Amino acid sequence: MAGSGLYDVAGPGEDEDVEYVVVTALSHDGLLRDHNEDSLVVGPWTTCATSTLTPQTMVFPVAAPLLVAVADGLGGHPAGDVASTLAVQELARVGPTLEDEPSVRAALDTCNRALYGAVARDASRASMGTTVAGVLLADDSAVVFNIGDSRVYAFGESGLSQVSVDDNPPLAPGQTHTSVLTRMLGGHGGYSAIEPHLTTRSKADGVRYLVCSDGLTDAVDDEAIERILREHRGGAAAYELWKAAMAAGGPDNITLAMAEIEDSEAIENSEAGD
Ligand SMILES: [Mn+2]
Repeated sequence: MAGSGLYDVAGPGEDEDVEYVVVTALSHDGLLRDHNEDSLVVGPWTTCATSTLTPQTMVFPVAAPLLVAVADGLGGHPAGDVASTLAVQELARVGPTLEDEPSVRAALDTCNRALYGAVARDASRASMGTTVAGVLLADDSAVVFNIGDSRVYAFGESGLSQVSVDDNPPLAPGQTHTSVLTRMLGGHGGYSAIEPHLTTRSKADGVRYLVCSDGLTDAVDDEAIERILREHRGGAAAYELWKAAMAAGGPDNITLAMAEIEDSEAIENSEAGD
């Protein structure tokens, strides 16, 4: 008798074709920054302004919604590492309660209040802020959200499409990117409410989600990202994306997570192929 809870499993003889979310994630300083101000959350797991030495792959049954998100602490403000850490820790804490757009919106609001609360307790953190971008993968839908310029991409049969909305001002002629943000979590002198971008997409078979900080997308353009995702899957795709950002000079911290839905049969086949 299989239930819907996370720890309920099929009994002997109940050979169900279970679906899994396979997430490969990494966070790296890049080549020019002396520390990492990006943080990452995958379900209950976080990396908080620290670097993973290698891409980490985690497998979750699609029994409960899974949150995957990246936060990039604001450069030029104090305590960017503290801001991104607070955001992902809050998202990891409330993750199990998230199921739809309103609950994700409320969680982001809680993150924003937590940042201003931390500033109130320690003035050296005044105006600290962070981006956040991610996807909540549920049984039959995906809630994509962001504030700031960290990105979420969907990659499917029709190719790569950015499904987050960059909160940057218009670029000047000749400019290819900017670090100026028009929206963020925290980041202001006093409390400021947020208006995050949220969309609910129906779950489509074979769609893979890429969540990343601008350390990837400022260094590697969409065409190159799409080419890598066509040629590689899972951990290999994550590694190749990181390598491309490093080859382009690694100008910023690079954090990314690739999430793919697979059925148990596909996972067994890929393990057998190793
Ligand atoms: Mn960055």
